[in-house]
Order: sequence, then structure tokens, then C-alpha cells
Amino acid sequence: MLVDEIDVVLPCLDEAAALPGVLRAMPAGYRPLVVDNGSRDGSPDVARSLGAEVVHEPRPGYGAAVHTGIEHARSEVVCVLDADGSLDPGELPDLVALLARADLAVGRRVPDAGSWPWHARAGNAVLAAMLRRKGLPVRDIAPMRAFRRQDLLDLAVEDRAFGYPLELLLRAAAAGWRVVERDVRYGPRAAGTKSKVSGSVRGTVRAVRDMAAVLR
Ligand SMILES: Nc1nc2c(ncn2[C@@H]2O[C@H](COP(=O)(O)OP(=O)(O)O)[C@@H](O)[C@H]2O)c(=O)[nH]1
Ligand SMILES: [Mg+2]
Repeated sequence: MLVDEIDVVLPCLDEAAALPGVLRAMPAGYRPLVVDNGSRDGSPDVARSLGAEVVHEPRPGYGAAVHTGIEHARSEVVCVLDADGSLDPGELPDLVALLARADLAVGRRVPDAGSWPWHARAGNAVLAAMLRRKGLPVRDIAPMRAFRRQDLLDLAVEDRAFGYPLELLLRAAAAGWRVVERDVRYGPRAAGTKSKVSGSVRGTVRAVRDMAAVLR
């Protein structure tokens, strides 16, 4: 596969303190596309000052940000990665290499001690087990992924909130996609930033609600 440049979609809500580390760790040939949803901490300016392209998405939600980022991307292969410093962009090329034999390459988070609350891990494990029963060989509902842009848009994932990653995997399974998973390191989010999902009761409740909606 011929890959020149690869767009990396970074959903971002108030990650100004994390963006410098994330953007500096971007491998050569990987072009960051930060999708902002009304951050109030100056994230878009930080992103631009470090050379990233910034896209604004007025509709709130993780899925809205990711979807808009993929629409804006121009490369044949696109990656998605959290912007909170918990995942290493340096591991993206290994995921992209897997696309030689897969339609979707996902990172299975291997957590550093304390970087993944037990309730989030437990919910994640239950959902991954359900996906395995559908024939998908995954152990995580991964926030780090690589795919061919047009194929992904053709899957037509509809959720625009926290159900997006699960719906994507369900649709990939239904479409007979070859999905491969690879271990990636999962560290604590960058100092000075706040979790929007699993780090709070409110975020967890929203994630469960959104994922349950996807399963109906
Ligand atoms: N644009 C946008 N990004 C979001 C939204 N919610 C979460 N994110 C981003 O999605 C990623 C994952 O969220 P995060 O708070 O790290 O979830 P956690 O790892 O479960 O704590 C981070 O890069 C967030 O900045 C949202 O509503 N809009
Ligand atoms: Mg996170």
C-alpha cells in the first residue's frame, strides 16, 4: 500500500495542556487534525500554534468530533487518537502497517497502573466479550484506530456521542470487516486536564447511556 501522508483526527475538548506533548509526538508524515467542540481553555490556539489544522464542530460529542474530522481528512488512510496524552502517536505507524491485511486496526489499551478506572475497564471488558461473540477478535473498545477513510464513511456510523466507538465495531462486524487489534500503551492523561468520560461518574453514566442506545 502506498501511503504518503496520513491525517490523524484528534477529538479535543479542553486539552490545551495535553496538546503540546501529543502534537510533538506525531511521527513524520502524520498530519494532526484537531477537532474542537467549543473548548474554553484555548485548545484551538494551542493546536494552531503547534502547526496542527483545527476544525470546529458545533454539535457537541465525541462522535460528532470524530466524524467531522474524518470528513475533513483528505488522506486515503486516516487515524483517530485521543488528544489527552494517554496514547502515544508514535504507535500509529504500527497500526497503519496492519492495514495491509485488515480493514480496521485498533489499539488494545494496556494500562499503566492507575490510568484506567476499574468501572470503565469492567464495562469495556463486558462489551468486548459481546463483540467477540459476534466474531470480532477484540479485547477493547478502542479510542485509537486506523482505517481507509472512504470505507469508514461508507459504514455510516450514526452515533455522535460516546457510543461511536462501539457502534463502529458493531458495524464493522456486520460488514464482515477484517479487524485486527494490537497492544498500545495507555498512560494517565496529561497533567492539568480533566477526563470527559470514564474519569467521573457523570461521564461514565453518559458513556453507558450512549453505548446502551447503540446496542438497542
Ligand atoms: N471534540 C470533542 N472531543 C471530546 C468530547 N468528549 C471527549 N472528547 C475528547 O475525546 C477524547 C477522549 O475523552 P477523555 O476525556 O480522554 O475520556 P476518558 O479517557 O474516558 O477520560 C479526549 O481527547 C477528549 O478531549 C466532545 O464532546 N467533543
Ligand atoms: Mg482519555
